[in-house]
Amino acid sequence: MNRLVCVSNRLIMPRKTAAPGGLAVGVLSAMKHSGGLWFGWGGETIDREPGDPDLHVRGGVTYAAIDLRATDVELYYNGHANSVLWPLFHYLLKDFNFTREQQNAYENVNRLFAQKLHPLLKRDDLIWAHDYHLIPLASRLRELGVTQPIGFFLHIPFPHIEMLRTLPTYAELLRDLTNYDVVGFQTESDLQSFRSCIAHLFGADAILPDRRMRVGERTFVADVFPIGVDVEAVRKEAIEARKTEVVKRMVDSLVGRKLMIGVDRLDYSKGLVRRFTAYQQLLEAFPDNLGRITYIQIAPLSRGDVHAYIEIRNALEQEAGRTNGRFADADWTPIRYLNRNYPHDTLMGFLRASHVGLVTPVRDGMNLVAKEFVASQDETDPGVLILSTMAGAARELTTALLVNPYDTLAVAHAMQAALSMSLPERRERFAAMLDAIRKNDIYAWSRRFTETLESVKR
Ligand code: ADQ
Repeated sequence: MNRLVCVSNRLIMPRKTAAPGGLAVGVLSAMKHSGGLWFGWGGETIDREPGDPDLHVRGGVTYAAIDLRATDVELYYNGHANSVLWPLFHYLLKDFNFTREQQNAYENVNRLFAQKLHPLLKRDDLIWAHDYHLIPLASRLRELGVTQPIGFFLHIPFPHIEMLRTLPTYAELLRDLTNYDVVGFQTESDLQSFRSCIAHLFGADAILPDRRMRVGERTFVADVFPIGVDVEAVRKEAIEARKTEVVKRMVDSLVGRKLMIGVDRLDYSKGLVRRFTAYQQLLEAFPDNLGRITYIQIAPLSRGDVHAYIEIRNALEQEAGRTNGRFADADWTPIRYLNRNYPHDTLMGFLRASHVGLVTPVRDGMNLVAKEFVASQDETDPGVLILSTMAGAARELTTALLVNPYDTLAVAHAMQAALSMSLPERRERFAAMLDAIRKNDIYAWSRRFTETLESVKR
């Protein structure tokens, strides 16, 4: 069996105190049988040229962490990756801030990744790069003579050509993607968008049957690999956490009120301000809920050094304050907005204790919280998921209450429907969703991707 080499912007080292998140579970499950190497930025910044990676071996996996210069992190990570590609790929041009300086830093960091990774590679390796930070990686590795199969998985949406061509360097970005052997997306519509881009730049002849494409001499696979969660692990985590002091105290504090919950990274793509507005409209339109429900929103600041994230934090504080100011009573706070982090298992316990899960991004590659909400529920008395049609997860979780997050009044009505839904209907909707996430869990995702990469080699 070939060794798998995963490359991601951030290297996620296993810690005893925290359960690994989606990406780490998928990557590590793929490495379980054949061992592997995981290469990425360790999170440290320095003010000199980065040296060779630090190597650590744990559980059969070698972790190779490199440092990055602080200026590169600012221009490459906060800059080109998170202030150009992230907003563009999420169709949110208001926060799109292209500069050549950032683009150059992005290119340089990808070259650095390739140079530091190259000496660690073996002849039979399969290489799997993750996400929008590393689009040029295959091109830089090919320049160094790497001929091993290289796959790429995009965790976020891929935009249609009419959006992508806003980027002055879009043609380079597309050429870079053609240097991979497998390019993977979350949904069919992301793949369709990619097709629109390839056909625009290279002509319709570049699209071959069987999810293959040909550009010049190169033939590669472009396919859909929807990411999932470790369903049984989340179920177990949720059941266990429900018994812990922290979750019990939260439930006690509700004094019998129904709980609606949102768990997101604080990001403008997650539709949080509109979600708060929808909640206000619920309280206005259905005053019977006053004093009877609580909405907890957990959203720690994830990219505090990007200006747009500070703005959204301020907007949310204002909205939450306005709602609480208007509707709160001496013994009731309508919204509890928590700007802090909780361990994953505690979050799963919170999800299990909730009657309604709110996942209303304005655009999202997949959204694993939606799948975790389903996995965490008690099948005898499951909660209801309200899910945006703009999240990749809506393609699979078709029995959630699907909403357009821009139609806040409709979201308010969905909240009311969820709060009053009968047990048989909740069970029926839940059973279909549990089936869907079991069929396509995190293990199936990583298996399918690595098998596709292996088949390219053959
Ligand atoms: P993200 O946008 O980071 O990921 P998402 O899929 O919602 O988000 O969550 C990923 C993981 O982070 C989940 O395990 C979730 O529990 C955890 N998480 C989310 N909010 C949290 C919080 N407030 N505190 C602690 N943990 C939290 C990107 C894409 C998504 C895609 C994933 C995986 O933007 O669309 O689903 O990658 O491919």
